Amino acid sequence: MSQRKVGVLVMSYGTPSGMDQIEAYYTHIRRGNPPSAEQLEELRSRYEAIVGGVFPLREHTNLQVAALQAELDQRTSEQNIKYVCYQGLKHAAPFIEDGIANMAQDGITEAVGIVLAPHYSVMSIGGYLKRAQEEAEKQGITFRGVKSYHLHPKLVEALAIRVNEQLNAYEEEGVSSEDVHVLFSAHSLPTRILEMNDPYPAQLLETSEAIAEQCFLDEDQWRFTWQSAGQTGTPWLGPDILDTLQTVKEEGKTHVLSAPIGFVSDHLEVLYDLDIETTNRAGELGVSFKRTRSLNHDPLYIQVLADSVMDAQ
Ligand code: FEC
Repeated sequence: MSQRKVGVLVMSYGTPSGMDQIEAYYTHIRRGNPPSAEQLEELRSRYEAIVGGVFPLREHTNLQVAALQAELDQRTSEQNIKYVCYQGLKHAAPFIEDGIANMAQDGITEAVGIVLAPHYSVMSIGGYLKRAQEEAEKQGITFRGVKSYHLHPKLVEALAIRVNEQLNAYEEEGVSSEDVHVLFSAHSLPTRILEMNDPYPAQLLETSEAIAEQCFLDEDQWRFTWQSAGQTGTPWLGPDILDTLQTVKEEGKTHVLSAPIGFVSDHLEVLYDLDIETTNRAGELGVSFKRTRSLNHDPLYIQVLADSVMDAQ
């Protein structure tokens, strides 16, 4: 009997392949509109602050895809099915469309798509899946997309482990974990998603609540806040973490733990927006600030991805 071959399109945001590619990348994010010289310089300086010659998101995506392939191979070694992973990036090569075209070239006729981000919004995951679906139709591939996995027990467990780890680090410094305020965060989006009844804010709150419950956090020990809002001249969801820090300080809380649950890897929005910009603001306010480790290719996270892909069959 011939083996069933299923393509797995693993999708991620994408990052420039070098400093000279930042303009092309930014232009793609802006749907073909080149940034102004000032906007480009601002983004370049943020990459310069974190990069050191390597764009970390690319390496983490590569490692996640390799680990998922190994996990799927191990799970199906005795079965008559073979999953083959392909990368498809939103704003850099190999683009989502390239990933699907590569599958078609390899003779694949059925595929599952999953995004390296747990929460669904029509403006984020919805965009990835739409592009993949459209290209799959062109290539004659049957395509199913995983919309979200924000309450997968292993995801919640992996994130709760990371929160507890940093609460313990505070304890070791003599700060009671009860005195630490946890700020769960995710990438903001334009407020117009609220008019579309988009599930994104509710899913983020559900993940935050599930982690808080596992970590035995009281209600007044945590809150959800947004981060990394764009400057597009239209309103974005708030409050932003920089403003939330001020609020927390005014409430008399001086120890903060940042848990960016909307992201799974170390990249610009974590390494710059949190580790540099937000850390500096905390310093100015006299608030101590720690951040949970990113999931990257943690085996628990890879199991979440493998479960979601196999359940999508
Ligand atoms: O490390 C890296 O090189 C890439 C880091 C990166 C990730 C990421 C994730 C998300 N974004 C989401 C939404 C938007 C919307 C706009 C937007 C703009 C940018 C810009 C950069 C950027 N994003 Fe991003 N995002 C990352 C990087 N993002 C750079 C352009 C400069 C700036 O605004 O800072 C606005 C687009 C527009 O102008 O119309 C909207 C969402 C996520 C999380 C889900 C996902 O990973 O897909 C939502 C990582």
